[in-house]
Amino acid sequence: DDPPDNEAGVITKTVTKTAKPPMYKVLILNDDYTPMEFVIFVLERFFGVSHQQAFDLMLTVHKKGIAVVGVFSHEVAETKVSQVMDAARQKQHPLQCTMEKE
Ligand code: TYC
Repeated sequence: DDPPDNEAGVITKTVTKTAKPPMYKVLILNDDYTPMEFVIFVLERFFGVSHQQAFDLMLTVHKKGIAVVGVFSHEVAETKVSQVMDAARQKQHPLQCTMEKE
């Protein structure tokens, strides 16, 4: 039999919890008016993808309606969404970008 952990007969159990922050998907939505070139520009500029990757992603959104463009911490995801929405607003394009808990 295992002896108790201390003189009081109390067994101490240590549970280590790893902090796992929730991650957020950033999504881009299709629309009929935003120019393809602008979407490609936004993806290259704010998501650090190559021109080819940006082109492929844009076409995926154009054909399927929506795509995940990256997964980030809450703070970074919020920044990306703001950057995209601000750039779209400046050019008066209806492009929509949102975030969603993974
Ligand atoms: N559908 C747009 C067009 O034909 C292009 C587009 C692609 C717009 C992706 C938004 O997220 C988007 N000009």
